[in-house]
Amino acid sequence: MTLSREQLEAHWMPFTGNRQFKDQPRMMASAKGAYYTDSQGRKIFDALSGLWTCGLGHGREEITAAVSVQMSSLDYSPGFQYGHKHSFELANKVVELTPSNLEYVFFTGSGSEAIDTALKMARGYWRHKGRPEKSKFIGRMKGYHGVNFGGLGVGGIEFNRKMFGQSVDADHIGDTLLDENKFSRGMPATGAHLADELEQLLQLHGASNIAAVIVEPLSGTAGVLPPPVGYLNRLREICDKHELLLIFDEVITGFGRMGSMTAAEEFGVAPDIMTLAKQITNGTIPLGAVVVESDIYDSFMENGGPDYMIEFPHGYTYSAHPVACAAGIAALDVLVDNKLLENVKSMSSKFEAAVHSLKGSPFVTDIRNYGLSAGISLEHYPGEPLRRPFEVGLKCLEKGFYVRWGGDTIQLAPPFIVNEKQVDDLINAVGESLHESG
Ligand code: PXG
Ligand code: PLP
Repeated sequence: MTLSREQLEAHWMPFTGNRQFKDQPRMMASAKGAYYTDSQGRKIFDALSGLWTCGLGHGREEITAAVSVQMSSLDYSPGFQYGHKHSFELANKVVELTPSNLEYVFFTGSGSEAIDTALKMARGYWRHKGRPEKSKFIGRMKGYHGVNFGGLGVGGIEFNRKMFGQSVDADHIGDTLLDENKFSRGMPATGAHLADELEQLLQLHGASNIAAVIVEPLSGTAGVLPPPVGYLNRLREICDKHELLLIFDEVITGFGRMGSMTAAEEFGVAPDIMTLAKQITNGTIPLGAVVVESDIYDSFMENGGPDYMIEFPHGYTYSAHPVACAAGIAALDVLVDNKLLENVKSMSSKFEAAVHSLKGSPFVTDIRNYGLSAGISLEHYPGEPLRRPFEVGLKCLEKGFYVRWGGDTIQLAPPFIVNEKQVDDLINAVGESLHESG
């Protein structure tokens, strides 16, 4: 049944042009593998894996079965003061799959909640260490750390910030885009020196006032910005030298998209705190996680008071939700058991070559990629940076390809199960859409 315009009115949709959508709705009806079927029965290739969530493909029976069993055995269990075995099992898996220095997992309901949790942990940690003045955060321009107040403050996407005023006390280093690196394949060769901007901010604010530095190892939402060679290592060195916690926001990069389990592993730099979400359940049930070093966990335990006291006064009604944890266990098992990282790695070079073949297409000003992710920057309409990607995205949809538009970029992140023909078809569709656009 098609919904009328009136029936579409009540839902205030997230990150959507509500007026345009409600005039011309784009409705999905079902999904299997790498494809959606829309409300008109058209098959649509999922070139963003949902919202960077569904790398395993849709309709994974192992996950459906685990969720269904969990629903009928323990649909909800209080996360405060009580437990259930699945959260412990999932925490052990997450610890196993993330860098070896990260040993404790706190569950949240989303990426945004994971970020705010991580920021609170960082401030609490320094208070426990007797250094309460270490409370400011450093983020990065173009960074996306979700939409809650903490993440908003450390985030660096102007459009997401300007409507809401200031939240947490934060400053930002510059982004990693350099003209000389345009059309780089994978990690740009130059730009490690950009991390030195952190030293300048430390001079300005005093390292003794700063709790943590937070970056996405590869910026996703900004349009896929892989780190320049040596950049993350340099950030790590500066954080160590000045006693700052380093937080990697791996909500997009965690669990496979880079070709390794985490970007930290892929790029060989370990953070003190890592945030995860999205791919942890293959997008099926909302779940986020914060993984930390034992030094951080221990600081809360050692300062927790008598053992009936709560060491970290923080948590969400849905923290460690049993159905979400069951989905997480099943999703990570599918990822590992089917050796899907191997497919990500082997398809990455094919994907890289294909996406860079768009160089020279109309309006393309830069192309960046890593693993199974790519960002294509487009020349602005005068005064309207957001318009062209929107138009190109809709043209792709007409051709049966769901791509993401955001800022002045088109973003691609096909599922880990993608094959060569699907990559070719996708890039052809994007190329044709560029040629057809105004
Ligand atoms: N950190 C990062 C690095 C993210 O990419 C979040 C935090 C917030 O997660 P939640 O679960 O609260 O949305 C994200 C989410 C896009 C896109 O197309 C990116 C996100 C969400 C939706 C769309 O770039 N990133
Ligand atoms: N607001 C009220 C009135 C609440 O009672 C609660 C949780 O108990 C919240 C907000 C927070 O909700 P959540 O735990 O789902 O983040």
